[in-house]
Amino acid sequence: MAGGLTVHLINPSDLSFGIGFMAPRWLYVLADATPERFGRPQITDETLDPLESSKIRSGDVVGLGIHTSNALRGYAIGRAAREAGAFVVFGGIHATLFPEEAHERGGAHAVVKGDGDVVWETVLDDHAKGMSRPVYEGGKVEPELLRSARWDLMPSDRYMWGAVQTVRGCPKHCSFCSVWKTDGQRPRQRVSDAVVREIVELRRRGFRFVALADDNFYPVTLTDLAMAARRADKTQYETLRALRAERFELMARLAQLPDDMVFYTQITMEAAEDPEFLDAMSRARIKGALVGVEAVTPEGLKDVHKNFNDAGEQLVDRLRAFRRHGVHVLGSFIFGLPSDRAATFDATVAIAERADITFAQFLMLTPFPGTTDFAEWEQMMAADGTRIDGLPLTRHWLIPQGRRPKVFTPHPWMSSEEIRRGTQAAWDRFYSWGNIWHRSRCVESLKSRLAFVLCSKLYRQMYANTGIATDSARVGRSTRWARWIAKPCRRLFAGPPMPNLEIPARAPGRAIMYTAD
Ligand code: B12
Ligand code: SF4
Repeated sequence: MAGGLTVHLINPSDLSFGIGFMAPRWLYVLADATPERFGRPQITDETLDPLESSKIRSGDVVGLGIHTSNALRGYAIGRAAREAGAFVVFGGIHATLFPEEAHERGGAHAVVKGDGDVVWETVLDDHAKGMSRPVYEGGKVEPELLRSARWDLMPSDRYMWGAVQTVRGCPKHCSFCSVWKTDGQRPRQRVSDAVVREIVELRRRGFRFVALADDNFYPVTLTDLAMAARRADKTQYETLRALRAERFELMARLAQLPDDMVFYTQITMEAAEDPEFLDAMSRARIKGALVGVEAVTPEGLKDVHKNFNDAGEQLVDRLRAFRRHGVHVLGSFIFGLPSDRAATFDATVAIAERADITFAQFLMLTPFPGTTDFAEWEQMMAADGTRIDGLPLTRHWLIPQGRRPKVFTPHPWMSSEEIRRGTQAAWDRFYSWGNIWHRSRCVESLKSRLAFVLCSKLYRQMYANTGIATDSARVGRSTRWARWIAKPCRRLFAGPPMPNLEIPARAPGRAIMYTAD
C-alpha cells in the first residue's frame, strides 16, 4: 500500500436493494487496474448498501463512477470525501461529458474522461508523487488493453448476474443514445480468450448467469460485409471478416461451458437476418437479448435515426426469428417520439404480444446528455426561463431528488403526463398476471413457470416503478417490495461453485486476431 492509503471505489446510488441484478463492471475493472502497490481496493456498491462514510479517512483515494442518473449522489459523496481529507477522482460517462461539473459540485481533485483501464495507474502514481492533474484523458482503449474484472473481490452472494463486456462501441448513430459518441463507432472487440477466462472464473465462483454487457453484440452485419466485399480495397472486408470469425470463436467456446449457464446480451435486430449467427448464439446458450425495437412505425424509426430496424409485420417476423432460434427477446420500446399518437401505446403493446417477445420495457423519450437529442433539446431550451433551486431544466440531474422533475423530450401534441400515463398503461398491460402466466409457457416445469412469474414481476417493480413513477411514495413501496423479493430471486440464479472448471480451448489452428486498425 503506497503510503498507507486505501483506494476506495464507490458506485453511488440513492436506492439500495440489498441484492443487485448485475454487478457494476466498472468497479471490478478499475480494481484490476489498481496496481498492487496501492493495496487491495475497498469496493462499495450503493445499489446494495449505502456507503459507511466513516470508512473514508484522510489521505485515502476515492474513485467514483457516475452516469447521469446517479451524478448528484456521486457529488455528495465526493464533497464529503474531500472534506474528510481524501483525494477524489471521478470517472464514467457523466464525468466524461461534464468534467467541470464534477470539479465544481463533486469536490473532484481529478476527472478521468473516457476509459479508465490504462490511465487509472497514472492517476494514482501522479497523486502519490504530488503531481496530479485536474483532467486525465483515458481515451478509447484498444481491445487488447481493455482490462478484465477482478471477480475475486466481488461478494459471491449479492448479485444475480455477472457482467462481462465483449465489445465496446457501436457503428450505428441512434439519436437518443450516447454510446456511439462516447465509446466510438469502431467496434473494439475483445478476443475470446480474455472473455472466456472471465466467464469461467465467474462460473467457478457459482455464477450461472452472465450478462454480456455490450451495447451491440452483433457489430458486423451481413450487409456491412457485402458492402465491404464490393470495394476494390479489401482491407476493411478482411477486418470485418476477422471480427465476425472471432464472434463465432467466442460462441463456440461458450457452448462448451457447463450447460446450466445462461448468457444475456444486447443486439440490433439485424441479427434476425443471419440464421448462422442466431444458431451460434443458441448453441452458446445466449438465451436472451435486449433488442432496441424503439418504435413500431417507419415514422417513429425515422424520428430516432434507426432506419435499419423494421416496422409493422416485418418487425413481428424479425422478432419471431430470434425466438425460433431459441433466443428470448427483451424488447425495448420508446414512447414520446414526435410521430407518436394516443393510439401508439396500445398498438405497440399489441405488436410486442404478437411478436412472441418474452420481456419488454417501455421507456419515455429522454434527452440523455451526450446524445443528438440532448444537443437539440438544450438549444431549444435556451430561452426557457424555468428554474428549480436556481437550476435550468437542462441540468435537471443536479436538482435534489424530491424536487427533481422527470424530464422528457417535449412532444408536439401530447403532454408529458399523457405520455407517462400511456407508458404506465403499457407496462400494466404487458405485465398483467394473465399475460405473464401466458408467456411463462416458454419454460417447462411448474417450478420454472413460477420463477418466471416472480422474475417478471420483480423486473417490472425495479424498472417501471422506480423509473417512470413520479410520486415518491410509489417509488418507496416499489423499493421495499423489490428488496423483499430480490433475495429469493437471487437464489434461483446461483449455481454450485465449480472451482475446477477448465477454460475451453481455442479452436486448433485459429490464431488470436486483434482488431485495431
Ligand atoms: C450494463 C448497463 C446497464 C445495466 C447496469 C448494471 C450495473 N449494475 O452496472 C442496467 C441494465 C441496469 C442499466 C440501466 C440503465 N442504464 Co445502462 N448501461 C449499461 C451498459 C450497456 C454497460 C455498462 C458497463 O458495464 N460497461 C462496462 C464498463 C467497464 O464500462 P464503463 O462503465 O463505461 O466504465 C469505464 C469508464 O467509463 C471508466 N470509468 C467508469 N467509472 C469510473 C470511475 C473512475 C474513478 C475512473 C477513473 C474511471 C471510470 O473506466 C471504466 C473502464 O474503462 C452502458 C453502455 C456502455 N457502453 O457503457 C449503458 C449506459 C451506461 N446506461 C445508460 C442508461 C441511460 C441507463 C438507464 C437510465 C436506462 C433507462 N432508460 O432506464 C438505466 C439507469 C439505471 C440506474 N437507475 O442507474 C446510458 C447512460 C447515459 C448517461 N448519460 O448516463 C448508457 C451509456 C447507455 C446508452 N445507451 O447511452 N444499464
Ligand atoms: S441504441 Fe444501440 S444500436 Fe443505436 S447507437 Fe446505441 S448502442 Fe448502437
